[in-house]
Amino acid sequence: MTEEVKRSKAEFLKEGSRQLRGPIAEDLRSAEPSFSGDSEGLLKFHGVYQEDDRDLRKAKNPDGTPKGKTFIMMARTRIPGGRVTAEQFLTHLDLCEKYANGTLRITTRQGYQFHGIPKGDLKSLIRGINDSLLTTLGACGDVNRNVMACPAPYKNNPVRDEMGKLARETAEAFKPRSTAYFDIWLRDENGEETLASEFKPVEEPLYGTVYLPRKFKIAFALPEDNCVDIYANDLGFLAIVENDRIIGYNVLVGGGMGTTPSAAKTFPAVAKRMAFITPDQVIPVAEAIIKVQRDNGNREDRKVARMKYVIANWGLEKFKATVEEYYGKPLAEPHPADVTNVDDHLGWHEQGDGKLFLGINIDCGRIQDVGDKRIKTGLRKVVEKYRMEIRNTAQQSMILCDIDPADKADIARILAEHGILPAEDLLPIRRLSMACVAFPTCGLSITDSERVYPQVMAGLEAELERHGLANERITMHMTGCPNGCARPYTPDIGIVGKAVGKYTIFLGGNLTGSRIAYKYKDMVPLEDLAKELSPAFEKFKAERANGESFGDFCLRVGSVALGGLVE
Ligand code: SRM
Ligand code: SF4
Repeated sequence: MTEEVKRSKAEFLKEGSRQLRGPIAEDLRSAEPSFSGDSEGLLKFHGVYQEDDRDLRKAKNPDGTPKGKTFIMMARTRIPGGRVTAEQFLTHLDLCEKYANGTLRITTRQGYQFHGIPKGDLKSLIRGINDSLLTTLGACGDVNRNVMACPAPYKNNPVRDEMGKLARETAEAFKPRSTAYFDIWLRDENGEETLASEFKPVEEPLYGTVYLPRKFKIAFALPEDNCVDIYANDLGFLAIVENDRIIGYNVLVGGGMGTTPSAAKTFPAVAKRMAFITPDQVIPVAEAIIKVQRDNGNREDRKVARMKYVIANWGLEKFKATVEEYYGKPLAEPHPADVTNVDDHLGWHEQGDGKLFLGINIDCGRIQDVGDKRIKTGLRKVVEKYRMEIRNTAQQSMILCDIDPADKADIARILAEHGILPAEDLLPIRRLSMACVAFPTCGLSITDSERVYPQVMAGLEAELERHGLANERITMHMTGCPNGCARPYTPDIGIVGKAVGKYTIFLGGNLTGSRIAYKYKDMVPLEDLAKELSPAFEKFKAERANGESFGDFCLRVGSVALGGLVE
């Protein structure tokens, strides 16, 4: 007798959804300000989250009765390798003004997000994105998400060309095939919905009827430039270069940040080095790995459904053997090369064809105008005038490509006039840091992240200056809850929301994101974050070994020696 496999509600929802349709089209037509629960779950596959303004949760009607939730939608554009044209960028700016809250946000995976979209405007927004030849399909949901790759636009560089192309092909290979997205959002009015009776399933060769147990993430990086944090992904491909050619890729498996501190069965993990493969093996090996996770990932408990838990339960050896079975051939041991550095790609650079590129730091990736920092207007002016290609970085910043050296001064002037600071005026910690969205839109946030980032960053900068460490390359990633959207468990300093206005500080990670940091202090009030890090900075300044980074130092001396928690 076979044992009955228990499945979570989400599994039944996917299976009964007519390939991701469910009641979405019906709910879209209704005058209600929100979607039903079933639609809410399925919308994620379409790149949409139903959120509510959390600042307004306690709002009251004039008669004193609770107002109830103010629903707003979030939509995420999937952008492999973070590459967009000038027209696509400008369209996104127009759309955020017309249908969202007037801001556009670069995500930690090189995508864009819109916040504050009224339900009634969602369809127009999604059509606008698709008209610009981008999509939100598969930006969220239990499928392969946005594929990351180093965005630096170096030209006449076969290594980067080849890696970027492979990343885009990988993204294409693992897109869901369901036509629901087209039917719901893009078909002509009146033909928008494939009625239940008309529904004919298309072949979904990889995902079947229940898709993956959980989200799945892939990234491509170079050893000397791990700007995409390859170790935080379910699946990473690290290019191995010899004589200016990619000879193959190291395959890294099972990274993931999400954790629930109260559930000991959950943990953040960096990926493990599993194999070395040639470039032509990348897509078939990725497919085998996704299938192993598809068939063996936990479908009962979503808390432990990511691939890192399959690997933790089985061990790497069994996992690799199973991948080899699916792939049909043995896989070589990993090449000894590993990640060594990160380039933030900010500032002016020659791109190799006589043109320049300019990396611009955008705090928290939020493109908006606030006071004399008119980032949105400044970027719009430059891009409207010069129509350059744009690339989003995995640190929530952006790169303007293909700049004629003769235009450099004009572009620098326009940016300066709009309060956009040049990278050389920023301390390394600001260039290398990021913070997740959190309040007021994120339904899972426990406390603020993006909204308090200016205060936290200013505090850290002042503290580093005070200790004579302002020019150190130190990374800080901050989140409003333990889910880890800004990858806070691997940098030199991680700050993770624990309670309202209180944070856990992690130390001992590194710039390359190749190890998990330890818990240094817990329940630290927002206003004390910089102060609580001060003893660690002081000791680092006094006792560091020659050339030692802050993260390496913290790892070597340990938490207790720095005045922190017992590990
Ligand atoms: Fe994330 C959920 C925002 C990158 C781990 N993430 C969410 C949601 C959708 C909240 C929700 O489920 O209701 C957040 C939307 C808030 C809002 O209002 O915008 C959200 N995640 C983001 C973004 C926008 C953060 C940012 O500041 O840029 C990033 C979008 C990336 C993209 O373009 O695709 C984002 N999320 C990440 C990353 C970083 C990465 O992938 O490199 C992680 C850690 C890596 C990983 O996946 O383990 C991450 N997000 C999570 C998790 C925990 C997953 C887990 O395995 O436990 C959740 C919660 C969940 O899935 O249950 C989550
Ligand atoms: Fe929301 Fe938590 Fe992700 Fe921040 S880390 S965006 S608070 S889910």
